[in-house]
Amino acid sequence: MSKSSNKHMEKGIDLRRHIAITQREYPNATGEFSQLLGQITLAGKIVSREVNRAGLGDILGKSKNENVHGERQARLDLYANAVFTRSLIHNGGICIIGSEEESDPIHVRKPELRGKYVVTIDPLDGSSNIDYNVSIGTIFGIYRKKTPGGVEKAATVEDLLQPGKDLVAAGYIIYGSSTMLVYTAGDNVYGFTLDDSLGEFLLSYPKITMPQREGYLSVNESNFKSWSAGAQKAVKEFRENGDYTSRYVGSCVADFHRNLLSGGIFLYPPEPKVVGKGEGKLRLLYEAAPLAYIMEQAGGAASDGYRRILEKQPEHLHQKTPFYVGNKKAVKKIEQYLREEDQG
Ligand code: P6P
Repeated sequence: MSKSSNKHMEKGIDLRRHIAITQREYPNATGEFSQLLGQITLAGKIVSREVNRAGLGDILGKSKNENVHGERQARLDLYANAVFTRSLIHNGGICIIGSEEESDPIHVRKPELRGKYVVTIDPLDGSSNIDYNVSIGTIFGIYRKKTPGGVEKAATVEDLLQPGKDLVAAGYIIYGSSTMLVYTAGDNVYGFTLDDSLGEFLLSYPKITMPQREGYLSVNESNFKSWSAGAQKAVKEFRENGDYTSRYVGSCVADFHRNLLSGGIFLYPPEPKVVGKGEGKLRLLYEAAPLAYIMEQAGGAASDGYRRILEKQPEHLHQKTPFYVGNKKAVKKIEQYLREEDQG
């Protein structure tokens, strides 16, 4: 963005104006990306309203359904999934969605409704916390359709199975003490806060960069005994020799957001001997990759212990990955110990 056009970074500017000004800097922009981001944030406002009054309505608790991982879906999970997918399918400028709550991709069938973008989404991450009023969040990634034929030709799952380095944009909406949208389109990480009295997202953090202080250590230490020797050695060192404060909400978006603003490291190591957790618990496509994209833009790092998360080629929609994200030095230390202890 040229210097003259920093108006899009003025604190307090509303998201719509921010998007319109940003779009003007890209003469070839068709407005589809702006439309898509607008639809995502509209859906976010609707979900935010429901999350904030969940205890009053009849929407807490578990549904009878299970997701592809065999996890019982919370009723708010299903609600958020419906809100986001419907908002995007009908006028989001997209051609296909990969959602944590859907075992298969959702296609935009009508060619006239299809757009060039592809969305991966975890509609409501942190389900285990929903009923206890703990912060939860929506995580999304935006790619371009890459299979041939443009929007005239239907997208395929290959359009979803793209490495994070090919993301066009990524973001999350955190439903916490306030509702915030944090996103990057590759040149800056912006933070917007929802002003409920206006129903608008207003720019509250014009440029988010993660402080490189050690800050918070976020890991579920009750799994310590199931980790590899390398992961155990890294966490032990952080805990005993580092300058960390332990803080673990158990909602990835909440832990990630606090560490992004304050400094820290989040770890979800694999548990080789635990069924379903041999590759960890977090999902690559719609949790780790979008968050890794944001973290790298903010000056941090994100790894699966051996390579950048953004370099990983997804093999299937709901693939899990070990996830180490935050302070660059800490991520390097984890990679070093895993190499020495687990591969040495
Ligand atoms: P554990 C929430 O259910 C989630 O998927 C992430 O948001 C969170 O980081 C993780 O699981 C917490 O898992 O095993 O520590 O409860």
